[in-house]
This record gives sequence, C-alpha cells and structure tokens, in this order.
Amino acid sequence: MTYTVGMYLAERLSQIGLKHHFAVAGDFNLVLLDQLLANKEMEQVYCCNELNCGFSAEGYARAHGAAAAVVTFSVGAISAMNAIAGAYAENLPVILISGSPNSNDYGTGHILHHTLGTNDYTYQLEMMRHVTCAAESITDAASAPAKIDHVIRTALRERKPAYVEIACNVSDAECVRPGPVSSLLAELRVDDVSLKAAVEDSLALLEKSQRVTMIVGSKVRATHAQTQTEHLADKLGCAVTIMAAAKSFFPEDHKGFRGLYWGDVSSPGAQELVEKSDALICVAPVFNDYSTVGWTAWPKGDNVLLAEPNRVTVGGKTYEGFTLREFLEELAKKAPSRPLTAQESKKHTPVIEQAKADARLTNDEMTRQINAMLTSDTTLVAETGDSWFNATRMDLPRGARVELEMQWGHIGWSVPSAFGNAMGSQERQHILMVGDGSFQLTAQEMAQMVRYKLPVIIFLVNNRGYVIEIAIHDGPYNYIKNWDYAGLMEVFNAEDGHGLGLKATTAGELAEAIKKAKANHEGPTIIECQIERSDCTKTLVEWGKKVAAANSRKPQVS
Ligand code: TPU
Repeated sequence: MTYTVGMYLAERLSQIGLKHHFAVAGDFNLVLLDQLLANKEMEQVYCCNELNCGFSAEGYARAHGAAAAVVTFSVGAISAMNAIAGAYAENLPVILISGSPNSNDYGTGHILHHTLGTNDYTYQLEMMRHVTCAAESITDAASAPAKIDHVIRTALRERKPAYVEIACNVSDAECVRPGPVSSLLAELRVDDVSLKAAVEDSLALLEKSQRVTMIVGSKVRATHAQTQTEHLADKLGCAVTIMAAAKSFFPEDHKGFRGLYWGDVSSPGAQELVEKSDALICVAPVFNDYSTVGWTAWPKGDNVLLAEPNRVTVGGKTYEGFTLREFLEELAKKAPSRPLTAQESKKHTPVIEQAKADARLTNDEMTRQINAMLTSDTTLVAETGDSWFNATRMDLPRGARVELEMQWGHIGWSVPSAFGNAMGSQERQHILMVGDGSFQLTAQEMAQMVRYKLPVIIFLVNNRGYVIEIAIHDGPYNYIKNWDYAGLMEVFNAEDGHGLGLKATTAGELAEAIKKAKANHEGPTIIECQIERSDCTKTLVEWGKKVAAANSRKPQVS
C-alpha cells in the first residue's frame, strides 16, 4: 500500500491514542483532511470556527491526554492560535496542523489568497513558534516523517502544544510508513546525583518539622504526578491544601485534605494552617497575580520546598535533571512515616442551606443543586467569572473532575472545551457552568453538542453582565445585551437535533429543569439560571478587590 504524508500523520496521531481529531475545512487543508479520513481508527469532528476548534481540541486533551486540530492557512490558523496559546498556558499537548501554500509557490513571488498579500508565507510559522514548544513547516515529503515525529514527541514530552504546517500539494505525496512507538515518549534520563541530593535536602527540612502542609498546584496533572503526590501525603501524614486551579487534582475524601488555599479567600482554616506550618511542600504550583490574590499570598522562605515540574528548590539550593514524578516517588520512599496529625478543623467547605421551592433562584442555591449532581463520573467545566468561585467551593466525590482555565482565562473557552472534553470522555457526565458574558463569545459550539448527540448539561448563569469585571473595576462596558439563551437551543436543533432549552427563576424550577436535563440522553440541555446581578459569591468580591489593587499599582518613579 502506498503511504502519504497525510496518512503518516494520521497513523502517528492514532498511535498516541487519539480516537478523534477536530477540524474546520479550507482549501489549503482539504486534501489533508481526505488523507486523515482514510485512517479508520480516528473520527474527524467538525467545529463552527477555528478558535472553537482549538478550544475543542484543548478540552479533548484534558480528557484524553493529547489532541489534534486541523485548520486552513492564516484565516483559520491565526484564529486557532489564541486557543493554542491557551493550551500552552494550561500545559496541554494539542497538535495544531495547518494546511499551507503549494510548495511550488514558495520563492516565486506569487501573491496568494488567505495570506497577508505579501510573497512571504513564513510569518505563520514564526508566529506559532511563540505559542508552541515545537513548530515545523513541511514542503517536501522526504522530510515530513522527521518533522511530524519531532512535533508530536516534543508536545507529549513537554505537555505543551506544537505546530506543523503541510503544503497543500504535499499532504498526498508519497512517503515512508511509520514504525511502532511506545506510549512512553522519551522522558529525560534521570540525573541520579541531583535527584539524590534534592531528596536528602528535602528530608532535612521535613524531619525537623512537626507541622507539614502540602499545597497542590495545577501542573500536577500535566506532569502525571497525582498518584505520587497522594502517596507522599499518606506517608508524611501531612495536611493537604489545593490551589484553585488544581481543584479536583487531589482527592477531597483524603483524610489529610483541608480545602482550598487561596490567601484571604481560602476555605475556612486553610490559610491559618498554611501560615502556621513549619514546612510547606508546594507541588507543581503556578504563583501568578490571581493565585496569590494580588501578590498577597505567595509562600516563600526557608520552610518552603518548591517542587516544580522539572526543578526542586529547597534549603537555598536548586536541583534539576529529573521529573516531578520521580522526585515525589523517591521522597515518599525515604520520608518519615507519620500518622496524620489532627491539624486544625476537618471541615473545609461551608454548607449551603437549601432554599424553599418557590424562592427566587440565587447563586448559592444554584451551586448547591449543581454540587448535589456531582458523582465520581462527573466532569464539571467552569468558565472564567463567578463560575470559578462556585466550582472551587464545591465538595467533590473522589473521581469527579473539575476543569478550569485559570492561567489563560479566555472567556468563552468553556463551551468548545466542554464539547471537546465530552467527545474525549463519552463515558462521563459533563456539566458546564458558564456566565452569560462568556457564553456570548462561543455559543455556536453548542450546535456541535447537538450534532454529535452529547448530553452535556449547561448551566447558563444569566446575571445580565460581566459580574467578575464589575467586582474588579466597574464601568458601562460591563453590561451586555440580553439574549434568549434557552431559546437558542431551538435554533441549533433545527430539523433534527434533540437539545433542550429550559429556564429557571426559582429553586423549584431549577430542580425540575435538572430532572429533565438528566433524562435527556440525546443531546445537550441548557438551563438558563436567572439570578440578580448583585448576587455573586463573597469570595469573588473580596478577591476581585485585591487583584484590582495589585493591577492598578502606579508606575514606580526612580
Ligand atoms: O460570573 P460573571 O457574570 O462574571 O461571568 P460572565 O457573564 O461570563 O462575564 C465574564 C466577564 C469577563 C470579561 C469580559 N471576565 N473576564 N473578562 C475579560 C476578558 C475579555 N476577553 C477575553 C477573550 N477574555 C477575558 N477574560
């Protein structure tokens, strides 16, 4: 059988476990899409636009470990770039594949459509280099295998997105067939000297400490170190807190779990616990302006053991040359075995009182009812806005997953990402919490949930504006045009869809709507939850003020 560049790419994607790839068609990628379709191990899944295509792939990577999105040159790829940059910020290996100009056009001075109108077609590759860990341009079949392999392996190793563009006349050109690969792709060789020293210096800190607390950060999933983190906590008998972006990355039924550490907006007791600890193990954290609440909660000092994806810093020294997983494993082997000490109170999530059925729907009641739906099979996707704060205050059963995009924070991310996530883990129940402002960016991707019959339950919070922005800095730009959100489902159903659009204005109506949503297995359900504009979590307001203060510091004059 003759093999082509496109078939080679398809087989490699399939070998790394992809069952789907996401796509938007355009004349620079049509032949490539045909080649990918020839691979029967993978399904081609279509999106409404390239931004959403990138975010759908991003969501798929969250559920499935890696993903691919296929777009056309410039008009498509530059839209997708925003989502790819998000995948970079969020540590997700998404392979962006763009069709590109005919190889015969390079160097001819030809002006091509869908380009900047100059005769240089290299700008897209240059742009993509900034938002990916590897970027290649393929204009001949002979070098295609090496370039494709480099892009895929680097993305998997670094847990970052990567980019490859393939000239439109090369994707069906003949090339060699790929050989087999192992699922474990090229980890770094361990530097034993450095690892041993990092473990010894960490033990020196832990052995002299009575009150040890772990802070688990969001990169723990990207580094595949969740199990090792839990084992270390078991061995040390320490208290464990999570950072907001790491919600669900540590089991909340663990006996050491003490809730969310987020400075002044922490779970009850968690801030005191962290501040009084004599050793703090920070596992894969991201300390940015949001997570440190405007730089007011940034653990530093001699009592901090900072365990990052490729580096450990402790006792005034820094070590590298091993993975976080290897470090945690070694540390757990040698760490002192201690029973769990009764550190502070066990209660970490405040109980929300149930509202009467005829009471006007509130943010609290909505959160309470969504929390009650969560099982070990649920994936809850929560958009930027008060949905972050509602998701992070939920009590999670073991196995429940929460997806947040706190580093990139692109409003509208959640709709396509939930679609991709649902596509990549169809055995799970998917719930999406999204504000009205965010939804207006990417609402059309709900149509793909209808098309692919995915029973995602969407809680659309209609509070008539950008409430998170109102909390940070108010102005006329924070108020939006109202939509008939529930009514949109009829538009997307058209002649053959099974989506359901419902509205809830009281606690009882929401409970009824949830029952109907659970019974709808043939498509998504959107429940438009109408709440007062001023009704948001206290933490959003408190956090918003602090972050706003940090970000409005006046320029320093020397
Ligand atoms: O809960 P709530 O009402 O704040 O959520 P909603 O209605 O979704 O509003 C979100 C408001 C918001 C904006 C406008 N949050 N962040 N932004 C800034 C922003 C603008 N554009 C993009 C692509 N991402 C952003 N984060």
